[in-house]
Amino acid sequence: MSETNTAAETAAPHRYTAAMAADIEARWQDVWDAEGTYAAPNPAGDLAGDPEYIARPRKFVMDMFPYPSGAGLHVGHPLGYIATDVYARHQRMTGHNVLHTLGFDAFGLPAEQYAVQTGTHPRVSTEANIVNMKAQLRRLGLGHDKRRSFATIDPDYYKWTQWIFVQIFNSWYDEAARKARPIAELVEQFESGRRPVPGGRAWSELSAVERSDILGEYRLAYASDAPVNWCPGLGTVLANEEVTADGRSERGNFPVFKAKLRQWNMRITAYADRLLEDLDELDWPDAIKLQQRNWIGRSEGARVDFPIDGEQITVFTTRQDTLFGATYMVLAPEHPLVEKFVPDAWPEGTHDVWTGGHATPAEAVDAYRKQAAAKSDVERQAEAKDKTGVFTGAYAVNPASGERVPVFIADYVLMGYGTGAIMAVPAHDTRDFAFARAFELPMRCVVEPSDGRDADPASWDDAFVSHEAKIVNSANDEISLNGLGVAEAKAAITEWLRNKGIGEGTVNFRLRDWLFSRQRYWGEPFPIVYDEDGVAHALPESMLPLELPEVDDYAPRTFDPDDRHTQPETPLSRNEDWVNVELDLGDGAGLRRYRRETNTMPNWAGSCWYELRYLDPHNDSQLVDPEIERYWMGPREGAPHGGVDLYVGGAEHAVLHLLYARFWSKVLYDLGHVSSAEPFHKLFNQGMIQAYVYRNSRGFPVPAAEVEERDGKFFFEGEQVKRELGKMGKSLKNAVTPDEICAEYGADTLRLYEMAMGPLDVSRPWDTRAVVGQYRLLQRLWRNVVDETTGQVTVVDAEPDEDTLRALHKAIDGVGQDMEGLRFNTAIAKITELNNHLTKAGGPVPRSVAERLVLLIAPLAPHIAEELWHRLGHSSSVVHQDFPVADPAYVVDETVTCVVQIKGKIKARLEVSPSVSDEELEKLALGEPAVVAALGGAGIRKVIVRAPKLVNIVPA
Ligand code: ANZ
Repeated sequence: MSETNTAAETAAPHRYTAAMAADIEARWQDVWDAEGTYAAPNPAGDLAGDPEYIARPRKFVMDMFPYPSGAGLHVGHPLGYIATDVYARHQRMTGHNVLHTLGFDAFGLPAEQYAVQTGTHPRVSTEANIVNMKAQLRRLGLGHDKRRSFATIDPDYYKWTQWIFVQIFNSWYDEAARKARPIAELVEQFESGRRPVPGGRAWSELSAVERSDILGEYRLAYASDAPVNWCPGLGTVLANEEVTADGRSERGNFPVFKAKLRQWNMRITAYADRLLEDLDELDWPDAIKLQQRNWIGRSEGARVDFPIDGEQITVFTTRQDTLFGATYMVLAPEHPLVEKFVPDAWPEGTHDVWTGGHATPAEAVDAYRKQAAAKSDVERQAEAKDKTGVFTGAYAVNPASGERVPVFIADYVLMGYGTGAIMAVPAHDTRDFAFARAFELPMRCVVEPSDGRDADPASWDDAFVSHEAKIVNSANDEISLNGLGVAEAKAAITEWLRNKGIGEGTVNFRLRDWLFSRQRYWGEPFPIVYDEDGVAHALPESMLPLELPEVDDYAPRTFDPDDRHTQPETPLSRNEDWVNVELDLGDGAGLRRYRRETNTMPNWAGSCWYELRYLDPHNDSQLVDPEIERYWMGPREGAPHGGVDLYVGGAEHAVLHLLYARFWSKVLYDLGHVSSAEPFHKLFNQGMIQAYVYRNSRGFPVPAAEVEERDGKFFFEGEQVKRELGKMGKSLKNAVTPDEICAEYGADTLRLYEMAMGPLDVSRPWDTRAVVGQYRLLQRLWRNVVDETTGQVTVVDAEPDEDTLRALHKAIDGVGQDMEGLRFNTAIAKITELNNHLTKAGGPVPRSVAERLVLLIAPLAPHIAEELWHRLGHSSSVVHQDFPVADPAYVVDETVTCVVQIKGKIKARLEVSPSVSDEELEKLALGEPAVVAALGGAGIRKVIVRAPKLVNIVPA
């Protein structure tokens, strides 16, 4: 038993101890489960319930659901879950129908890797982890509606993930209508001739393959040959983040090659504008909105054609106003036009530095391309690095100045952005300046320096970058920008370009389409089959879910690490019986042979729509009943796009998950399946629980639990160790599990401690020794209601005194507001203050005060509250009681009397708030008629203020 259970407790058999907490908590958790205390009724369907309850305002409170890892939970994990639970409980007590539950995001790499190592099926290990995690979470007393929980690996869940994929595959984005529409409507437009068929032939003349290719250009889910990071040594494609700076795999250190592979993509770029615009209506932290805005990266600029050999190179620029200053061009090394213009020999007058020492342009280009292919985009874009590149031997023409400009390839220009080609304006762009200096390229100043430097770039140390200065040196026979500001010049040159048909204003986005296939086993199979011509077909709903087949070998096939010509072989492709099928898709083609898609969906897929499944978790005929969806998530005042009322999770999901989920919501909304165009109306990021790491003299972490503190120094096995703040986890030997803390003190103490550690959005260090503080609070609370020796309830039916009423109503008022604002730490401080007031007052506590105190703490410490509530004589659960309401008469501050003196003599008395500030008090005193009269117009030398009690005025 824990050290908190001492001999003293034998003398007080009814003291609140860890053992008692364990008993109370287990008992109430069973009752809550048995009675369905946290069940939130739906307005329809199999979870429909009490219409009166449904008539209450609804509140959908959600956490970012966990991945059930084999390591289980440490105390850092439930921080957000406890916070949403406290909030949800308070909402329940303030008259809301609250939907709060938790599922599991259970596809993913760890289970697959474990399967590769041990041969255990990922489903087996994942389900075991879920069981374990559920038990850990249950111990915390979270008020979840368990009927609504599920895991993304459940076939009756991923049936609908696959179904959504089919909807996305079967739609296109109608730019004019600004929404997704069924692909059948596009086909109809092509058939009827209302929309010209790309390529110019009639739709009826096209083969199935040709039609499929054309539709692939429109579908919101499409297969394409995407450039990917192929790692033969691992047998898989890697994300950019998984590739090191020297082009090797982070895991295993194998070479990584850029390869083109047939991959599924989601056309999220079609929604770039709406994803950006709708952010304005969301109640999200500004930092997250900013990250999404930057990720989407909207740039207004222009496309400009530079003529070259009777053709043209189109550039994207955001500074078309500097067109006259473009003295060379740069193409991305992979730009497809490069080969076209490379001449056989270096032209006359080519600088030595331009050639990279190569005999011919073709050789130079070839060598440079190889070098660039080995780098990641991040490295290529790094500002600080030396600019490398090589001349292609070709010249284009600047359409404004008419000058010949040399065309380079350089890796600082990326193929995946804009047009993959730039006009370089070295005088006014930092990167172009560095490049021009390295390659001795000419510069022309076209934006008048306003920082005192002279007008000749030859003497400059860096580019002059300004969005405000005046344009100079920019005129030809048809147009002059000289003297214009940047914005006016942009407008003027864009107009000129458009009139000449050599350019136009355009908007460019940084956002890329979402690469959606993985060469993995443990993910959702694609509901896609290919016919003998290679045309992709979606499976009809009746064939969903398409379940993962059993395989013997979960590992992707690996190859000779240096063999760049290999191709991934997915685990699913080995299962010939599963891959090759004969099906009637119900499309009129009858029974045909098909091959299944053998990639699986990425981890993100399952979390793109899970909020909808919570609403209607057992529906197998519809994604979600529209009435139920509208009830929980529909648009409302202040939330025109609808969405979950509160979504809490870590800030690390700022872009990918939140952007993908928003995109799926919008597609489903456009297609009429949901009424909410946004998944999450309010988002809150909780901080991290950090932990102390103790390192020995060799820098290795030692078990934190075994470190002793003496006089501010730390020792492990006699040796002094160093303390630092870090993450909590097994590897740093500092993980503390909720199970340990629950055993030592009980779940209510753990909940209180986590909520009391600081503001919810701030990271905070865990300190096991401080947990006892909250335990003591609960013990004092208990003592205020229950006699520790007899176990009798001690409250009395007496009227509380004035002081107690003030303390009570101030606490009620403050705690209520704090709960609403997710300020649980200050709520706990106020409850502690009230409880201490009662302890100090001594004597039995009036029943009306005790009951309200119990209700106040119920959201935070639900088990002890439920126990005390029942001991106080109630038979229904504390969970559904009304939260106390403050009597304003007792909330207003009492006043204190402030004396105002002139030269030490009392001239007036003021009744002021005890929290009045010095400045306020001085103003009040000087405005007081008696003081004004006494001063009789004399000036003032000095005012001494001691708020709230004294003001002393010294006249001049
Ligand atoms: C000429 C110019 C002059 C530019 C100047 C900037 C300043 P954002 O704002 O991020 O959209 N650029 C265009 N495509 C590129 C690519 N594929 N790789 C690398 N750089 C590219 O940036 C747009 C600017 O980045 C464009 O405007 C272009 O350089 C460059 F004083 O054109 B600018």
